[in-house]
Formats: sequence, structure tokens, C-alpha cells
Amino acid sequence: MRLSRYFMPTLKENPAEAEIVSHRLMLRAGMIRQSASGIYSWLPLGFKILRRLEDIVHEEQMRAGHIPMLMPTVQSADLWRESGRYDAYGEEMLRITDRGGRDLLYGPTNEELISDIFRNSVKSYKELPKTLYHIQWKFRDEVRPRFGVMRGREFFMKDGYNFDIDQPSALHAYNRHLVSYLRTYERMGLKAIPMKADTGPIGGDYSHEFLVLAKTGESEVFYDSAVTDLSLGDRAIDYDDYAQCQGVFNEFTTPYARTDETHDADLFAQVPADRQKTARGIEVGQIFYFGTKYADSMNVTVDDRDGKKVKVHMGSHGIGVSRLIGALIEANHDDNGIIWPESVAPFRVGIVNLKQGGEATDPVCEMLYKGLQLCGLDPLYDDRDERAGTKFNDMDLIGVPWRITVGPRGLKNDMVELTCRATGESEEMSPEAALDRCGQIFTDKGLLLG
Ligand code: 5CA
Repeated sequence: MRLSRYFMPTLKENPAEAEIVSHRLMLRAGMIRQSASGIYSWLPLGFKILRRLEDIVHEEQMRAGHIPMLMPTVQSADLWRESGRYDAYGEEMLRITDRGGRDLLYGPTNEELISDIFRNSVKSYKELPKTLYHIQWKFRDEVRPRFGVMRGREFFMKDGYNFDIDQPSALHAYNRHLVSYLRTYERMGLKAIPMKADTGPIGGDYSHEFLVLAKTGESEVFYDSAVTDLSLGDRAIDYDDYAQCQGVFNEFTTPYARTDETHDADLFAQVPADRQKTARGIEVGQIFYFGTKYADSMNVTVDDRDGKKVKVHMGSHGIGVSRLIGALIEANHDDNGIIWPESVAPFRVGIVNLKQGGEATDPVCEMLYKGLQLCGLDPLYDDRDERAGTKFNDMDLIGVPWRITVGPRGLKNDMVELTCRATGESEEMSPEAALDRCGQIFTDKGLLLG
């Protein structure tokens, strides 16, 4: 993308309404603009990273064997009356009446709709197990929308629903989701810790929230520091393997890690004192097994082997895709702006032309721009007629991981400068070497095809 043709309305000043750094930087970098309280337009740069995260979520869901689909944002109230949640949901639900006087709502989640689709189409145990998911806008009329996309009213969420014949199969689906979520967050360069969550009346161990540690997080968390050393890494996962998924579940959920909602001071006291940590965290996902709760209220059954109708075991699993952008920025920034992990950066390499219109600089920048495009690296070429300082500030603000600076002085010795946003380190090399190096960095990390 040539910056002169792009739409990236950056702000020099800190917007007064933004209380936390991710909100400030998203506004300043021209990623979002507020349309109404808790509702945002996604400007091109914000939209680009939203798509990057969505792609990673899709890839990891499909890798785990889950099936993508798309349900509407607007739902009929009738299904929610059937499950009993139309009244129970309260003021958080945005209710709409159409011209025919029918009650509709803007979906805050989709358990009812997916249960209805499933029960109308699936009749036999032979078709199980199935996990269906979509990534779609949700609306919750939060009492206190705040911190930008972190607690919005309209937000982008992946929600998935598993349908299984019995509890062991449904618990495998639960474990499979836990593993696929760990992998999803790791790919985004985030450490998200599964923490035991409230399960309400169903009890048991079967709800976990995933929390990213950050000073500005809304939840207070208590954990054994050993849990922060765990990583899935690039180990091969067979998502059909019950024992392997259970093993990962055990590994990641055995060390103490809970939010204030489930915190147990006596259990926490058993963690070695030097490993007891208290911090704040951002909830970026939640998984939940709820047995036959919806099957009971909405009569979701299939025929078993003997032709007898049996209730289906279900669970639901969510990832806060738009909130993740806030979490990523909270975890990766400095005084100058965002520092995107390479895997999610909206633009992976930036080119700064120190003398726009220069006889020496322009052709080299064009060569780099085309070369990087051929590598699949999606470069951002700052070809504006602006001061060097402005160009550097904008590249730093929007968090481009690698920057190639092309100036007349360096070119006299056939040199450009390659700078890493995360470390601030620069190295001089020929334009061709800079191109090769960028290709190599992303090839080594397996990011060129993503
Ligand atoms: N039906 C279940 C699972 S699909 C469900 O809705 N779970 S949830 O309420 O925990 O939402 C899933 C994720 O969406 C949360 O972990 C959080 O990351 C994100 N989320 C929830 N509310 C908001 C909000 N108001 N703004 C931004 N993200 C949100």
C-alpha cells in the first residue's frame, strides 16, 4: 500500500476520552472511530488487523475439525422465549420490533439459534459429533461500555457450539477447544492463561476463561507463576486423540490460576510462596460445557443406536476477536506506539523514503516496494511528501515491525537501513540485502503463507 493513497487518519494528540493505552493508540493510529457509545467504525488499518485475527481464528478452528458457518446478527425472540433466556437476559439485550409487530433482537450469543438449526436437521447419533462455529458481530447493551473495543456494546466474537452424544465425547470437545484456543493465542504472540471460571448451577470443572495479563485488565487474577512458563509450542496435536487433548488440558489447568470470581484463598496458600502471584487480566475467551441444559429446554435430541431419543450434550466456546486487538496492544507497546507481533501486524514491512521525488531514492523505494509485494509481505510505502520525523513517528505509532529507510546519503554507498520496531536496532545494508533479509525473517517464522 502506498501511504499517499491510503486512508489512515492518525492523530498527534492523545484523545481525551481514552483512559487506557490501547484505546488511545487505536484512535491515534486511525484504526477506529466511535460511532456511538461502545460502537465503532473500523477504519482500514483497524479492519486489516481484525481480518488478520479472524483468519488465524478460522485456521485454528478448522484445524481442530470445527465447521465454519454464518448466522445472522438479528434473531427472532421466539427461540429465546423457548429457552427461557428472553426475560432472563435483562437489559443487556437489544430488543427490536419489526413493522409487523414481531419481536426481534440483536444477538448477544447464539446458543438458541444453533440449537434450533441443529434439532431441525440432525436426527441420528450417526451424525455426531459436530462442532459448528461462526465469527459474527454481537451486541450487548453493557451498563458501562469502556476502554474502546475492550468492552464494547457491538463487538466481534467467534462462538462455537459442540453437539455430542454423551458426556465423554462432549468433554473431549471441551478439551479440544482448550487446546485449539491455546494455539490460537500463541500464534498471535499472546500468552493467555486458562483460569477456572464460574460454572453456575451445573458445577464441575468445565468452564475456563483465558486471560492475558495486563495492568489495565478488568479482572483480578491469582496464579502460580509456573503456569506462565507453559507453552504449547510447535508440538504436533491430533485433535481426535482424547488422551493427548486431556494431557494438554491437565498440563495447563493443574497449576493454580483463577480470577477473583473463583479464587480460593486456602488452595492458593498451598502454592509455594515465591510462586504466588496476583495481577490483573483481560478475558479474551471462554469455554463452557453445559451438559443437556439447552437440550432440555429446547428439546434437542437424536436417535441413539436403539432408536431411542436421547438428549444431546452441548458446550459453547467464545473468543473475543475485537477485544483481542486491545489486549494485543496492552501487551505490546512503548511510548512511541504499538509494537505488533509479526504474525498479526497489519503491514509487515514499512518503507520510508527520506527524499520523495529524489532521483536516487524513488527507484530504490519502488524496487523494494515491488520486491516485498512479490514476497507476499504487504509493505506500507510512505511515499508522502512529509518530513522524515513525521514518517518515522507514523511508522512507530502504527507498529510496523520492520522499517527500511531509504535516503540519498546512504544510497551514495548503496546502503539503506533496516530497523526492528521491537528492539529499535538498525543495520545498514544494500537494498537487495534488505529485501532478502525481510523475506528470510518471515519465511523462517512460517509467516509468508499466512
Ligand atoms: N456463549 C458464550 C460462549 S460462545 C459466550 O458468549 N461467552 S462470553 O460471554 O464469555 O463471550 C466470549 C468472549 O467475548 C469473552 O471472553 C470476551 O473476550 C468477549 N466479549 C464479551 N463481552 C464483550 C464486550 N462487551 N466487548 C468486547 N468483547 C466482549
